Amino acid sequence: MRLPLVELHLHIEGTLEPELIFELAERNGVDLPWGSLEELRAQYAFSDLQSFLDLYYANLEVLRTRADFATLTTRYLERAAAAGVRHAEVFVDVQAHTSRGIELGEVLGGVHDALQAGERTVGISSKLLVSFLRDRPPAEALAVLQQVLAGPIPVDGIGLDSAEVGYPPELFAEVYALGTANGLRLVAHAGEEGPPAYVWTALDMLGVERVDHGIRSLEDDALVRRLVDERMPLTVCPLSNVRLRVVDTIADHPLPQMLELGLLVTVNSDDPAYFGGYIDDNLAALQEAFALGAADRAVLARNGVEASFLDEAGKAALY
Ligand code: ES4
Ligand code: ZN
Repeated sequence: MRLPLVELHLHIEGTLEPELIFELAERNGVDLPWGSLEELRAQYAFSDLQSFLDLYYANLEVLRTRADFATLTTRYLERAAAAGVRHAEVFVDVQAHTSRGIELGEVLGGVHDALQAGERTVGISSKLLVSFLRDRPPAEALAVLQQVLAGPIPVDGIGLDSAEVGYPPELFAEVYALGTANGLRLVAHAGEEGPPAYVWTALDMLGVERVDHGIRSLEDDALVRRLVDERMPLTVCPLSNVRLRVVDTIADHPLPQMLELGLLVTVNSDDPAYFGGYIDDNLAALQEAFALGAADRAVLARNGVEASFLDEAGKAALY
């Protein structure tokens, strides 16, 4: 039997495939700087996180309406269902859209509509997480969260992403306090390019319940002990780490070591349209590099369920 997969680290904008960029540009009359798919695809060689983010944000220009956000999300869900995903917790970078004049309701409404429909059509349950851009002012994040909380679209949690180094988690303590006060679940990217100190402050000053990436935690033994003791989930994204040069090759990825240390690691796809594949592709790459056995694959699948924000009944249905 195929193991039920859970996706816990996925930026919906990171599922914007090159073909869909051209399709939406046509739909919306957007003039692209690329003459062909090949010319666009040639831009996908990244040297670090920032070089990826520059293209990721530029490509968002084609997303304009609620229908566009719904199309993007529906296409992701269809691909995820083919991979065997049964539950997905999806980030949306709302400030990447509101800052270029798109209404919050168009963004959240479109993603929410498609996620709801996906429960029926492809059988994927989901949670919606609003992720704040840490390289924009914390006051803007706070204002956006207030607007989300006052609006009609329910969200399940908040995250923190974009350029990491120089933007430590503690800058967003007030945003996370407001999230907690409103019953939201809390995650943050930390220890992707940033140092272990950022993982400590994500835990201590934001109160996160999962750490996105967290791979640089391995540089700090005391931090590893704490993460193991607390069964703190890490949402690891192997192909992302290779493509953003966090690790040299998949064979150098520390995932086996992380499992060995007893960390609660999960495998996820981050921005699959940019990094060479979806969750099944990430698992296949690990399998090929490390010859993971059935027991390891089962641990990873169970970790995904345990680390999810499903309630106990929802988890039990997936085990
Ligand atoms: C992201 Cl891989 C990654 N890291 C940080 N922020 C992001 N936003 C979208 N993908
Ligand atoms: Zn990410």
